[in-house]
Amino acid sequence: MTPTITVFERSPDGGKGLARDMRVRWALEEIGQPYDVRLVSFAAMKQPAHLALHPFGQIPTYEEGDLALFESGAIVLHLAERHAGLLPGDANARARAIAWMFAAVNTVEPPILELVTVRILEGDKPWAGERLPLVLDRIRNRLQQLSARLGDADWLDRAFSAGDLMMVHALLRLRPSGVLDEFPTLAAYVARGEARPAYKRAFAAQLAVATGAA
Ligand code: GTB
Repeated sequence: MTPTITVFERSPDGGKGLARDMRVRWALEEIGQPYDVRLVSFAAMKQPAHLALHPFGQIPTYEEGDLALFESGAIVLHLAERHAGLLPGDANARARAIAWMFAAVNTVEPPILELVTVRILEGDKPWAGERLPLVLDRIRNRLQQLSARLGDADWLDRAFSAGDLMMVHALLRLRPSGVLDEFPTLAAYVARGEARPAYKRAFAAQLAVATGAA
């Protein structure tokens, strides 16, 4: 059965692959699973039909038969558990890869999202100038720790896994700020993710939506 995912009809990033449907597209490409895409406008996301799929009125969602999922991490984990290629076979290595998925969304991504908040949503507040360096410090602290753990390895725990997929995409959100480039180990890690053929196919597919070529 071909699954269907929802994505922005018009992504605010203009096709830079920063919206979270990119994680799901990338995972689907890694496992070689074809998928359909339903474009959703911001208005439609808040309508009952979409809210029935996603309680918070967001993208991405995932439908496969009578299963409907939201949360990019949950969708990627669902795919990784049912198909080869995104989680190791060894039970302990599998558990560690899942831990890295949680680390991506629960430990590394939150300060990165704070940066988006302080720059875009709170940029006009009188205290934004004072908050910005605090947020940048929190990000740099996390990146320092992550970079130290990665060391000179290609991936976080030997072979590429769903943990790397989630981590690379969380880090990508930082690229426009220039902060990622302060950590060459992590910049190279992200570049390795982007160089994967599955990432490239996923990126091209979301870009085609943004440019109207899809
Ligand atoms: N925790 C959820 C998940 O991982 O799936 C978060 C989902 C989420 O934040 N969805 C966003 C959304 O639907 C799109 S990805 N927003 C619409 C709304 O809330 O009304 C976040 C995002 C948006 C825009 C950019 N960008 O322009 O660069 C990047 C990422």
